[in-house]
Amino acid sequence: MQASQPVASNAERGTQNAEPTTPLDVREALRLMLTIRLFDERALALYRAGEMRGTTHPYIGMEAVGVGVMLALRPDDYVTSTHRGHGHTIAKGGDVRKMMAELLGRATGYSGGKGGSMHIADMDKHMLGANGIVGGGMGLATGAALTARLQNTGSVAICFFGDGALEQGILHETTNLAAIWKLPVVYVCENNQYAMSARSDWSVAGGDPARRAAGYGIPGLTVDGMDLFAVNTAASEFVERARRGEGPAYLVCNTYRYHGHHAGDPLNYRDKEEVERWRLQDPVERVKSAAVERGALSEAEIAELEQRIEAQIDEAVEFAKNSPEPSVDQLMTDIYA
Ligand SMILES: Cc1ncc(C[n+]2csc(CCOP(=O)(O)OP(=O)(O)O)c2C)c(N)n1
Ligand SMILES: [Mg+2]
Repeated sequence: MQASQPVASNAERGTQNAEPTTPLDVREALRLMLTIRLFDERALALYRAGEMRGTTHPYIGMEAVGVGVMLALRPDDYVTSTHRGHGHTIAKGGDVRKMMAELLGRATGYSGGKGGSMHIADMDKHMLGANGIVGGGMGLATGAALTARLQNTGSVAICFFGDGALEQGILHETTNLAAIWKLPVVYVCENNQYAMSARSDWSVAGGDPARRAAGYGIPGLTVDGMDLFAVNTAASEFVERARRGEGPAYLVCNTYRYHGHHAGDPLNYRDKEEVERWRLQDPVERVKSAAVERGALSEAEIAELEQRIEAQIDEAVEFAKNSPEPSVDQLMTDIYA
């Protein structure tokens, strides 16, 4: 991402954002989206430079989903994430220094440097964790919603999951339970069109996944997941509905991951034209245009914001690299046995 790029209008690009029906802070949304984009671009660069062990699953292209949903939440609402979890953590207010340190295997990281990219949780922020198990967050989010109900806190739980997880049995079990008990949980499907190399339109039965909601008697809606405003409007409605005690919902966000499944993916299963078509819908550029068009930010302020975030990420990398690796006496701690 180049900080000096001029901001094209949505009309010039041929895109249009939904009219928000919620009081969305566009400046804060753009800050979070840019932080996610620049963080994951840096993570890819560190991987390619051989500075990261394991791998990383970039959220690049999907920023409108995580941020659009998160800006519909209260701080005490719960979130469960996926293997592609950096965006969710940043949007929920996570610490980029601790996340970068975890990616680089340092003792100052979220999991003491022993977990890496897919083991990032922030309990203080009610971010219940990334998860290497496809569909693994569904039971946790539904359990968090049950906790909120029993403790009468008014919190709602959000369960992010990929289109690949639509094939997991636990989705049926948790939705059924949440529906009959009217639990405050919103299941957010990030349909980025692929589960590894499998296209969702030929691996997921039944067409639009939101239609499955009817089978449980709960609302289901599919939105343009490249449009922050559309995601935020739909998420706000479902979250407030759940908070009122009216039960769960399915929100399906159609989106795209620009990069491979993980940093080392050879990407030999899709053509470049498809990627270019989706990039025309870029969620970050659309919010930049909206910010300028609404007078929330000038082009100069956007450029300055990008520079500030780049500096924040430089600082996070410095912090990580200057942190020690976990020591040998940490080898047998934090083990569940
Ligand atoms: C239960 C389980 N089955 C298979 C895998 C291997 N696996 C890891 S990611 C992935 C694809 C997930 O696709 P999707 O849910 O669409 O998420 P995306 O990667 O597109 O964000 C698979 C099959 C796994 N981690 N867990
Ligand atoms: Mg997917």
